[in-house]
Amino acid sequence: MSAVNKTAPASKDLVFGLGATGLSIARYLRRNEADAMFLDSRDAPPGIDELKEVWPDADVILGRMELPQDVNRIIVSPGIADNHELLQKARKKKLEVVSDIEIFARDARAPIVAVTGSNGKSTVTTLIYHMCRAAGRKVLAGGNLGKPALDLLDEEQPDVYVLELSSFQLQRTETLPAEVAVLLNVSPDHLDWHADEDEYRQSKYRVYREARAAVVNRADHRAAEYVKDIDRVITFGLDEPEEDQYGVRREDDVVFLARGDMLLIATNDIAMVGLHNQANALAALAAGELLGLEMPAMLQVISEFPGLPHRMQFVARKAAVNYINDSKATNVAAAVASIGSIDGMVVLVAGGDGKGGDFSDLAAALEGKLRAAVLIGKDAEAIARALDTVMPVYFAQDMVDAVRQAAAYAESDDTVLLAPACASLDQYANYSARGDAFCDAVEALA
Ligand code: UMA
Ligand code: ADP
Repeated sequence: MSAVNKTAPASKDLVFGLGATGLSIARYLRRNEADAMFLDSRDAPPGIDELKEVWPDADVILGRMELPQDVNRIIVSPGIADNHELLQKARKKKLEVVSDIEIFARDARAPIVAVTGSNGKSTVTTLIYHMCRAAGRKVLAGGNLGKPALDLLDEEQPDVYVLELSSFQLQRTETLPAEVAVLLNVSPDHLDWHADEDEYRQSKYRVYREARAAVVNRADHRAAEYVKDIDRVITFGLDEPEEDQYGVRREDDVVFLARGDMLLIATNDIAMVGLHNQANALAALAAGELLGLEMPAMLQVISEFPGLPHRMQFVARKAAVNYINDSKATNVAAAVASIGSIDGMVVLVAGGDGKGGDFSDLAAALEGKLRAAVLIGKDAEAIARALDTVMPVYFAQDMVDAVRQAAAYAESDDTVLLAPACASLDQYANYSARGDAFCDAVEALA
């Protein structure tokens, strides 16, 4: 039995943020009989009622930003920017400032696959999850997608955890001994949260810091520098792969996903659409190989998994026009990828909160294939300015108006594509509410 050190200071956590993450931290700390208090800048944060159920006598500060005296660590929700005044104050006082992922990684007892990137995280996390299951592994997935990570620790221990990680979560995580770390791609995003683009990029590369094995995008020339000390590295890309790497090969006019010289599956037999999803499939195969999953099980998943809702989701064909919902294209690079996946002319529905991003790449992607753009939301004007070389551009009041206008501008065999290049939060609760609004508006068309 260990002796109790009566002089040691009591350990108390401050949980900053009462959304989905804050609640998962509360549940975790409660399970571990820890001492904590809670703080949120809002008077009525979303998790406040549930917190009372989880922790009836919780000590909560709402609507005020004050650093309590007797805490030694702050566990911060991802939505809170790193330069927040309370975090700056805490760091000055040498308090530990960590993410929920840090706590998860210290406590998890099964190998972790950590998946990050500007785009494709949810798709690849889900593919790896299904591949593990198909190969007979017990697997739990969560993090930025689905269940917050700490809730996974309340379930029976799996053979492997697959975590989708955002730049926000990685920025405040020091401990992450991932069995396999996957960085899909890095393009500008979240410039309203990060100090600058370099900080955002650096937060993504952090995924490799303690990794035992890595999956690397060959087109990302900086990535090689971050994985040079990792023993097992597999690269992926949409070019021809060298031995033991993943890529794409063409034979007799048929394009295949390939491992070295070995042809794995014809791209026509992949259930998901778009070149970017070929890249996602390759990254998932590489991660699966590093986990020791059998190839036939992985290929079966790739041939069947249709993609997640709100990602290149076919909605309807009406009056000879196709409607596609890619509401999850919440930044410019994602919208560029989805535009690139459409054959023929596009009527683009875009707009929302641009998060400080630059829309000029959109114009290049639309060159020669834009029938019309219909813009909604806070940054509609900024997008219109960027698209002034590829007119015509129209403004709409809301999604119903946008879809009606788009239908009127579309010609036979065109695609009306919702690929907003923006976050949805200026108009909707989240990207799925925006995608649902698009689908409803399409359904309501005559
Ligand atoms: N907020 C305040 N004051 C506070 C605390 C939060 O105003 O005191 C605001 C934040 O600025 C933010 C919102 O509340 O606008 C939500 O922040 P949060 O950190 O409480 O969010 P959670 O509900 O915990 O959800 C977070 C992720 N959200 C963000 O990173 C913004 C969810 O990812 C994630 O699923 C969840 O944790 C579980 O891990 C969503 C997301 O949009 C899907 N992620 C971004 C993305 O994918 O691009 C990174
Ligand atoms: P994330 O979780 O990183 O947001 P998702 O898998 O949900 O990624 O995909 C979001 C959107 O990003 C998709 O709807 C598509 O427009 C785009 N996208 C997906 N994968 C890629 C990729 N590998 N490269 C570029 N864009 C992508």
